[in-house]
Amino acid sequence: MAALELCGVPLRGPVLNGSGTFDAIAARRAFGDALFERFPFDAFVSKTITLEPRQGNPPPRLWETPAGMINSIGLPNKGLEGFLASDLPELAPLPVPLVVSVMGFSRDELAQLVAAVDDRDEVAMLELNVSCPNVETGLVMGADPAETALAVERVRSETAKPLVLKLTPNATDPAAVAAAAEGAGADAVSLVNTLKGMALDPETGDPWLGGRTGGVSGPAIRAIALEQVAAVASRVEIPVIGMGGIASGRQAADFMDAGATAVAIGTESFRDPAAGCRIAAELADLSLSRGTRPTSSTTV
Ligand code: RRO
Repeated sequence: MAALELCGVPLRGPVLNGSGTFDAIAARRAFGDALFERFPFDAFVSKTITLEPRQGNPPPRLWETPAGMINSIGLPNKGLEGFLASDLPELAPLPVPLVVSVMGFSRDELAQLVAAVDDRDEVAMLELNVSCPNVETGLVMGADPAETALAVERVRSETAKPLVLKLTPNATDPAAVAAAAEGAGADAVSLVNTLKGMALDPETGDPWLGGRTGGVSGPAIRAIALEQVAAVASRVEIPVIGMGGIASGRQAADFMDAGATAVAIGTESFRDPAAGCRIAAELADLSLSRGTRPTSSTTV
């Protein structure tokens, strides 16, 4: 039974994954059907895809920080055709709704991606990633309200599926970007993507990451994410999917108290691939003990 509706899509609960932080195809190979019996998320968000295949950034791609990490992965993916031909058939049988994340280097590219994914019944929603810190376009489109509105306006007519806009925390005013997205027809916003950061090689003093800079995630950014989720939720009517360093049900509840309809788990899944199950259970216990039930009878 659906406990929640997000943009009209029934979900059994409010815990999603952050795009690119859980490889469901690899997990299926490792855990077999057990993964489907105990799938850790209530909807699955794919790794972001682009029109053309990409190799991603040169290594090293990760750096561990106190209470977090910096990634500079650089969007490696098979491209639209490769995704539709080989990844989508493997993701379609997942026991939860599928959200496909797309990123274009121009508005027309974004529109092409949205139109191609719109044709596929297996896909419940689309997420527009206009906020990757590791490619230049992400920052340009998603950091500016006017650019964001133009992007959403361009793709809106290409799909009737719900459009979720993934917001960057590297913006002067993320709530203004969210309001612009809402005004242009976005059905929901998700935030935060990673905060731009850097690490130096202690021996050389040069940038450690092959991409020079990267995106900071994990508990280190949770307080920043919480404030931005609260600011966005008080500015827009559309649902907000909150994320940024959530590692427990208590922390997930904080994001929901700040106005999020659903939450996403990212960095914590690298430490514990079953984190989504644990956090959902902790959140449900907390809701019952508080006498509120954010995972039941909630319609957005
Ligand atoms: O692939 C990446 O480097 C990446 C992406 Br697309 C994103 O949206 N956020 C991030 O931290 N890394």
